[in-house]
Amino acid sequence: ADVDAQAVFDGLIENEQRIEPRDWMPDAYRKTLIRQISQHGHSEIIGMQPEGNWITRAPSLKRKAILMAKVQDEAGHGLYLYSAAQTLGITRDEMMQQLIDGKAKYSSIFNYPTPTWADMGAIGWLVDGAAICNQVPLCRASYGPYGRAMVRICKEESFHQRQGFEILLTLMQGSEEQRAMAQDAVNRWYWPALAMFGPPDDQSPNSAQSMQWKIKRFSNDDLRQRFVGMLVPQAEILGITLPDPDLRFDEETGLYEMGEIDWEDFFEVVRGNGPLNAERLQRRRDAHEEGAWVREAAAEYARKQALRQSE
Ligand code: FAQ
Repeated sequence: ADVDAQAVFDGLIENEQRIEPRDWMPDAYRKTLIRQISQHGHSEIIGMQPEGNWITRAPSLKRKAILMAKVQDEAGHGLYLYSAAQTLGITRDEMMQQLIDGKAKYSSIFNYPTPTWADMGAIGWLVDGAAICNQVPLCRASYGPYGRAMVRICKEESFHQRQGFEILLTLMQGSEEQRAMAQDAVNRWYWPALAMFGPPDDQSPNSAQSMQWKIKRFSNDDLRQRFVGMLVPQAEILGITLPDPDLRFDEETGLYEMGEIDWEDFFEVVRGNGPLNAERLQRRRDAHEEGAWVREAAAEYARKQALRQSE
């Protein structure tokens, strides 16, 4: 029977059809989706912190309202993604436990500090920009609930990216100090944003299989190229310098040549040793513990409702 099921699954993938929660799927496909979707959800939830840091200090009421809306969107994305992962047989409690125990991965990018207001611009422009490049192809991921969640998430990321660009544009039209602050933030976020796409293709153990299953549609390095191609003209409009003296477009290959990404730094951050890994996790743990009474109250309420209905 499994031979037939495998053939049906292979046929669906081959013909660009979607795999849905009740369909048979190989264990390894289920596992890799749980891995990627839960890591993605955790990134959104942890990713609320660097910007949450500036909500009380945003420079105007309008900026504060926009930033609050963006951080709320991130919470929403985390919840859609957890829901998508749950369709594969893992519970939200299990995922949250893995995160607060420090056993789950989340994007390296959220372990860097946000010391200035310009960081809100750089995060929107670079981090959300990288997220869009990575996620637009995921709208066509072979697993239905993941691909569909990505459609709405990408629309919201696109607004996030523009708001970051607009923060930087405003700063770049301001005083000397404001322009320096914007440039400094871009200098700090540029390289970590390039690393978000994951290790180089020859060091990316999951890529080949994920591409065969049509979860990933492009390799890590291909998406990094696209991202740089998107940034270059935008940087010109901003009047910001991308901090890579080796960056140049090679007419012959049609590719950007770039300086070397500091992969040792990246792997250190992924191993948990980045500047703010410990602080980010502790904050999440504290929030989880402080919310325990809400979860208990909701569970108790649900229990009483169920009792009443069975009477
Ligand atoms: N950080 O073999 P590969 C956002 C791990 S956007 C940490 O290439 P794969 C929006 C990888 O998990 C950010 N770990 O893996 C936002 C694997 O380890 P494992 C989230 C990383 O899966 C904006 C190992 O390295 N976006 O949140 C990273 O084929 C602003 C080997 O790597 C997503 O998660 C990294 N950067 O490709 C929110 C997108 N890169 O699991 C707030 C969905 C790699 O075997 C504010 N995910 N690793 O133990 C993906 O597209 C893929 O999972 C990749 C990695 C491309 C991230």
